[in-house]
Amino acid sequence: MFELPSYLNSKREQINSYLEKCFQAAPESGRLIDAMRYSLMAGGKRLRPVLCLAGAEAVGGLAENALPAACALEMIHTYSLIHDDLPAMDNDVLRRGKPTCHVQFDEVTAILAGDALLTMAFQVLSRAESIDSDNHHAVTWLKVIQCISRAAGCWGMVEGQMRDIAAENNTLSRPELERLHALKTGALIEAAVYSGALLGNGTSEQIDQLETYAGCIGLAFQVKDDVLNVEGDPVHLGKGVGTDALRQKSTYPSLMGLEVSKAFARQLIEKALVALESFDNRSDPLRAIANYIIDRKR
Ligand code: GRG
Repeated sequence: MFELPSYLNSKREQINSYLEKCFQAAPESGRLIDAMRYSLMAGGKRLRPVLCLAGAEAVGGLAENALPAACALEMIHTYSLIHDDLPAMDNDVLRRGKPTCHVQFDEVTAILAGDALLTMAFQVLSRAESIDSDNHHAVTWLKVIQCISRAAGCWGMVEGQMRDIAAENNTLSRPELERLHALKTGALIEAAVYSGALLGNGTSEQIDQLETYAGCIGLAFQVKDDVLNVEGDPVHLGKGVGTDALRQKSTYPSLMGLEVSKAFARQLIEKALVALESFDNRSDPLRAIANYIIDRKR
C-alpha cells in the first residue's frame, strides 16, 4: 500500500539536497545568501515541489527530470512568503516556526532576499544542462518557464496578492474570493502539477485531467488554510492564528461558516480524485496529497 509519509520524506530530501546544490554554485557568500538560505531552508512543507515531482510520475515520467522546476517553484513560493511577511504587507513575525526574514535580518535584506530568490528561480529553470542535443527539451522547458512566470506574476500570484490587500476591511462576494485565491495560491499550485506533467511527457488528455485536479486541490488548500487560521494550533502551524479575523479579511469561514467551509473543501478533494480516475497507481501520490491537503494540521 502507498505510504505518503515516506514518499514525502524521500521527495523532501531530494528537493532539499538540490536546493543546497544551487547555493553551493553561488559565487558570493554573505548576508544576502544567508537570508535567502535562512528562509528557504526553514522547514516548509515543500508542497509545490512535491506536487511537481508527483505530476511527472503520474504521467509515467521521472521525478528527477522535473527537479529544477520543483526547486524553482519553492524559491518563488519562499520569496512570496518573505515579502508577504514584511511590515508593508502582513507584518508577521513568525514563519515556518522561526522569526520572519525581516525580523531575523532586517527589512532591506528581506526585500532583497525575496528579489534574489525570485530571480534565482529563473536561473535554475533555464539551466543549459536540462537541454538535450536535439533541443526537444528546450521547447518543453520554455513552456515550463512560460507557465511558471505567468503563475507567479500579474497573471497569477502577484495580482492575487494585490487583490488580497485591496480587500482588507471589505467584504468580498464568493466569486470574488474564489478568483482572488485562484490567483494568489491556486496559480502556483496549478503550475507545479502542470510543469511536472509537461516534464514527464504527459499526453494532452493527461494534462487536462491534471489541470482539473490541481484547480480543485489549490482551492481546497486555501479553504483549509482559512480554517486553520480560525482553529489551528500555532505550535503546529509555526505561525500565528486568528490573524484573518483581526485584519477583517474575507475568508471562507467568514463567508460560509466553519463547518460549511470544511464540507466545501472535502467536496473539492472528491472532485480532484475523480479527475484522477483514468490514471494508474503511479498517481497514488497525487491522490494521497489531495487528502493530506485537507487533513493537515500545518
Ligand atoms: C508577496 C507577491 C507576494 C505574494 C504573496 C502566497 C502569498 C502571496 C502569500 C502567503 C500568505 C498566505 C498565508 C497565503 C495562504 C496560503 C499559503 C500560500 C500558505 C503558505 O503556504 P504553505 O502552507 O507554506 O505551503 P510552507 O511554509 O509549508 O511552504
